Amino acid sequence: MDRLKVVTSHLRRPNDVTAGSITPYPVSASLGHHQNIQYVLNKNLLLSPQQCESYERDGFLVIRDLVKSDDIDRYCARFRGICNGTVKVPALTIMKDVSIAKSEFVVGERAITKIQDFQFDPVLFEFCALPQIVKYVECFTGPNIMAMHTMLINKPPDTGAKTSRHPMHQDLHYFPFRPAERIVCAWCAMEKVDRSNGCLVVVPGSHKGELQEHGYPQWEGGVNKMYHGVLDYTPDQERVHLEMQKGDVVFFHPLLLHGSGTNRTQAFRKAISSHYAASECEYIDVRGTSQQTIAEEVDEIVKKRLGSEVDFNFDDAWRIKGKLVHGQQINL
Ligand SMILES: O=C(O)CCC(=O)C(=O)O
Repeated sequence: MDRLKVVTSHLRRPNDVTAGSITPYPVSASLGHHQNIQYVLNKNLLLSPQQCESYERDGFLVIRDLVKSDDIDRYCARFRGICNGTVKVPALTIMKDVSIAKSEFVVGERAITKIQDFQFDPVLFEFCALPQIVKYVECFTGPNIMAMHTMLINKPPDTGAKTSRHPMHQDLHYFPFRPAERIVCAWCAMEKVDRSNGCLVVVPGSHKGELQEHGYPQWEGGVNKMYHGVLDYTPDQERVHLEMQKGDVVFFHPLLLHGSGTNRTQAFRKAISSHYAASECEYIDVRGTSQQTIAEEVDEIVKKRLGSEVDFNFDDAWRIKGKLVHGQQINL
């Protein structure tokens, strides 16, 4: 335990190390006459003016056919290896669907709905560092890029309890670092996703709102651990179902309201994702904010795993997970 304390104290950077605000890029130069740019940097000029406008307006951008089929097959095979125990990855978080979590009859890939924190796996982490993804990420974060949160989601065929749904939420709820504008998710479809197998659902423009109060939805069939949703969400806002092909990637803002539907097919629906942040981002204290509940839940999980005497806070979890993929590591 003492070793862990030493490790985490080293991970905490002193406040006077390169702290400070992020200098915005002169984006207007890359966008011609459009001056009201808040979410896109586009210093590498990769995005067309239409793509910039669309991300500014909607908070997401779908790029078709960005990841090679062979690469996805490799990640898929690696995931199977992890599920059947032939591949061991340190510090991985493995999650099961609430409707099958206690069943001893469901094993291997069929029992696991999500793995998180695969940054210590050299094969899956390759996804985060794919140059064609990082190039797009840079348009939102700038050149100093940390992969902060990694997931491979294996949405199971729904048992009828509708627990395969993911409630509408904003990812920023989980993140104790800011500014939100310099954080982006890359979510890649590992096969065709549509309404039948529970594709992503987004509320365009919701990234312009505030971070809302989250908690567990009162679903009859139960809800998966850590699947928080916006508490007073009403489905009256325009929603878009993101139907995507294998290899398509959607980049989205961490305040974008999104979730995913029930998987009504008999197959598992897979996606791989990474959240990235500019390494200039800074940790914030979430005590007393709407994020306190998730911080306490993470704390409880860590203490269950490592023992209640461990001095380990919400930020520490992120300091350990974050991994540089491009440029320099500054604050995070
Ligand atoms: O892939 C999905 O079904 C949704 C994933 C998601 O939004 C999340 O894990 O935060």
